[in-house]
Amino acid sequence: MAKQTNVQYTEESIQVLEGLEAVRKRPGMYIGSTDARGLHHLVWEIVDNAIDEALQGFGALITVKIYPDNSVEVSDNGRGIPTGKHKSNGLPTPQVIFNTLHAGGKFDSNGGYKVSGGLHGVGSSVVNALSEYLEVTIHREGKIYYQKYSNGGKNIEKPKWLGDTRKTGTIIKFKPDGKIFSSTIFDYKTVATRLKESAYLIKGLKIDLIDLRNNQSDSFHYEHGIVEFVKSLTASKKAIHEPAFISGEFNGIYIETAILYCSNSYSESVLSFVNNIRTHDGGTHEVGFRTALTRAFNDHARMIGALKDKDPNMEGADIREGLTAIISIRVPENLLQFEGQTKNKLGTPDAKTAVENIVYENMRFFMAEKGEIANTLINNALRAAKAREAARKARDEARMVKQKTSKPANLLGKLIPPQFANPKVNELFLVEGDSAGGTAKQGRDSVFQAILPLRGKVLNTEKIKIDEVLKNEEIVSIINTIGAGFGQDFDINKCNYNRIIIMTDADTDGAHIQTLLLTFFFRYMTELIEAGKIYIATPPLYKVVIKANTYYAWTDEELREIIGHHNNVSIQRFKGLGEMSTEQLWETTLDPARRTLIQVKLGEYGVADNRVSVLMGDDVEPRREWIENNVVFDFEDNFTLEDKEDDE
Ligand code: 28F
Repeated sequence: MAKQTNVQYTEESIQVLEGLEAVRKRPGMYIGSTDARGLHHLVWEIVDNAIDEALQGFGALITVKIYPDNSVEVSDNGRGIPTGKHKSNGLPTPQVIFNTLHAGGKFDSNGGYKVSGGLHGVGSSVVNALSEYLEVTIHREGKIYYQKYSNGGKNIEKPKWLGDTRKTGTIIKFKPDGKIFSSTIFDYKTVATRLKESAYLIKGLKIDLIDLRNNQSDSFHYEHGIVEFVKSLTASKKAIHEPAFISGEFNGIYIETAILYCSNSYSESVLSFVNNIRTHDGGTHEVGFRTALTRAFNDHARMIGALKDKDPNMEGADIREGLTAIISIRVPENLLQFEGQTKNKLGTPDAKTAVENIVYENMRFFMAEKGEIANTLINNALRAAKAREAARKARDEARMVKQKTSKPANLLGKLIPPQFANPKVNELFLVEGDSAGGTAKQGRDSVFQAILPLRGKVLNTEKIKIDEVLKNEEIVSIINTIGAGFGQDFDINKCNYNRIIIMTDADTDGAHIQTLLLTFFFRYMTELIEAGKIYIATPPLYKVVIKANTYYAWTDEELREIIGHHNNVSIQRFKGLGEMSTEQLWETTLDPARRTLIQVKLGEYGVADNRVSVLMGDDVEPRREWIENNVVFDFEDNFTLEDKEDDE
């Protein structure tokens, strides 16, 4: 065991120290990892304790300060941690909280995270164990208690009384241990995003964030909580009504949900949280929510005669068109169950019952009370059902024609297929314009590369309904060429290609076409993006010939570098793909060994969703701005033949 100084020895405290040592030996068990993610986890642990205190009704202000040396201070104005002697061992209670490892790690053996939610202090000792030092200051019962731990909690200073106070609350300052973490630099945006989310989920709670490294700050405070959350997610869309706010408790599970329908968006986005932690993969609470919404809509529609006895029920997907919703539930620890690889899916069966009951009842009430709005929403759902029916017919027709047998031109467009069907290797280039399509046809490796030339502008799929999307020839040929269906029926296993590569001119029109295609993939083939199968090709801007050597430049800076001090230089600027020769296109843009591809990725779902709306919705100005700034999606460069082999 490590050397100790200044310790109040008891049998217990030796036990305690061994406990914290366990955290340092296997940090992953307690905070998941020791990279940037794990580092930020320390802040969440401390902030969660402050939030728990606020949730119990004590304090409504939490302040997070990042110091220039990347130490962090979190303070709340709750009751303050009790400072008396703990009954278990006679040590000061704060010392028990910060130097005792509470039973069981927060991460199970699969690395999944177990939510604390509602129980103070479980993670405080873990933070102490992984810090160079940790200072506790408590304002309580008129006095200020101060205690400092250092070296992962191994050195425990004697508590001090710093004087009198009229305030109450807890202040924790800690510096993550550089011997444990691969990075000890906090990312402002990561911290801000998480704190903002917490502030949305707990109405009335104010969270201030102050970064003393560069004097940035933010203050998050939402009097209307998730109602404001749902409004912010739909800021660029046209709301049909004021958000419906539903809350209630059932069998010890507390539920809040905010529901908002928008008229100029046909997608759905439902964000769910359990004990303030995002459940990315949904679970029983989301199932309960969807079931309730579907039942409420159908029952109300029958009550007002919008659905007759002979009519079939509307389907859930129709009822969720244009829906944005937040579901936030609190589940007592003993009922919590998480599933899936990343433990991001709620398994608690009671959560389905609870959410279903409360949402159904309140939604019926909402629809009865707001008859006009209910009529609009039901009419929209009925229209969606009709569109779905039309889409199904169109799909059935498309399915009749199998790829590999010769397809009518209108279904596959002008596809130039590869010689062999090999979904694990084949690449599909979506190419702007017939003439560039022709060059690409000549320049490609015909064994595995397919070319689909697109004429004219692709449709803006954000603003129109499925049945209209399916009238667009370019879109239909893309769907059929990929061969995996679209929307709810999309099945990535049927995808005919390993990579789908958007290849446009490097100009404003090209950027616009990229955006339109990405919007289409985002709305109707999200999985392709999630699976990392969508790419953007990057043709060069310049060709430079110096003596007998040819170079390509992708930026003006590169061009200057290449030219250097040479004076007999010929420079060709490519205005479009069509200006390149077949060899040039192969060398720079098609050849897996030499090209650079940008892999399109999704950020946080809500963020990506809002961004697509800004780009493609009715507001022209934000769109223009975006196009001028070009591609915003995340980048990943340099895909070569080697990494293609990795995929198999
Ligand atoms: C900056 C981080 O950790 N705030 C906390 C409290 C308040 C109580 C508490 C915490 C007592 C015996 C466990 C006060 N008065 N902010 C925080 N605020 N913990 S942590 O109690 C912990 C229990 O063992 C508190 C009455 N009851 C509870």
